[in-house]
Amino acid sequence: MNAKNTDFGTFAQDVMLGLNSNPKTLPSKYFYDAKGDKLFQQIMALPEYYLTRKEYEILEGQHRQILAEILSLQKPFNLVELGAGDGMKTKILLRYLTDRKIEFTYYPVDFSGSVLVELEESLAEEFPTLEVHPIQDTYRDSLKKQVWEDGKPNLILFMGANLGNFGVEEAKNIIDHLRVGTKKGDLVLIGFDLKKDPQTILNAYHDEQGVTREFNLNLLDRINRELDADFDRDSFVHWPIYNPVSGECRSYLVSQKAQTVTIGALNQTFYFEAFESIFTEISKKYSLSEISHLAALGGFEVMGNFVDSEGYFADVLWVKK
Ligand code: AVJ
Repeated sequence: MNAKNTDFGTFAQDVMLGLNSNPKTLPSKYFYDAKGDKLFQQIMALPEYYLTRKEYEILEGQHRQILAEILSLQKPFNLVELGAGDGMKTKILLRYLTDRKIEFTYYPVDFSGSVLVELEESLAEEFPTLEVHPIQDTYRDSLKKQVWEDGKPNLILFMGANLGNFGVEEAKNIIDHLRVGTKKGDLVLIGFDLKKDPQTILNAYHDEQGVTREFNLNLLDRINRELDADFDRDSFVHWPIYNPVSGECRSYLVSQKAQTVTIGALNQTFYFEAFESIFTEISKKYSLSEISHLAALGGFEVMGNFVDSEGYFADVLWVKK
């Protein structure tokens, strides 16, 4: 497995495109280099970051019901996971399935090579008999290629509110890729962070210890490291905002002064006005009715909505019609 995250070309090109846009933007998928993966693991343990704990609660308490549908087929199947990450939550499902000697193959897909290497190692230790095929790719490209497709039923996991990292139109586009990338009877389990008290949401992206700030700033550090740039990280402020109408929590980096930044690999200098911002991430929150609407768009039928005790988070199970 190649531990390098991305093609040099793609990262450089995306940075060039984003910083030449007005307003300036950078894609959030580049948060996840080795440093960013570590920071995200710290985020998941933060008291304010309820998402991971809530989804964990759902999987712990309801994994039998969640898996009942795929198990009722009584056939070997593929467990495909888009954005597998450290596999912490997935291991609840893997444990249940392997303990029952269920026949299945696990295909973890992640954009971060370093995360896949670690996942493979921890799985080999905890589940020595598990058949694992890691795939380093984006959601969309992996759904186009479908290297797992062998006629067996697929259960596609898309957990962790990862779909929330896309705006409405882009999320619809991902759902369309799921529509094209699945066959009749395939199941999809998607994690959605639900609309709730705006303060609770904002706090999750503005933690007291400043880990999320570091996570956001790591994007500038990464550009410095990989693209020979001279961002002065301390002159940028981490600024998340939550819009309760759209359900979008958006994170920005705001330049505290007028300044220029040179990116050697692009041979270009970028000018920032005082208080100009870079839009770095969207984390969209959904209502259950919006989620059902997405299911219909993808040609899926809702089999179940699995929600935690406080109604903060939902893992929804869809079947392809
Ligand atoms: C991994 C996309 C679910 O949006 O909540 C956490 C990433 N960003 N804190 C999210 C993230 C800032 C996270 N997801």
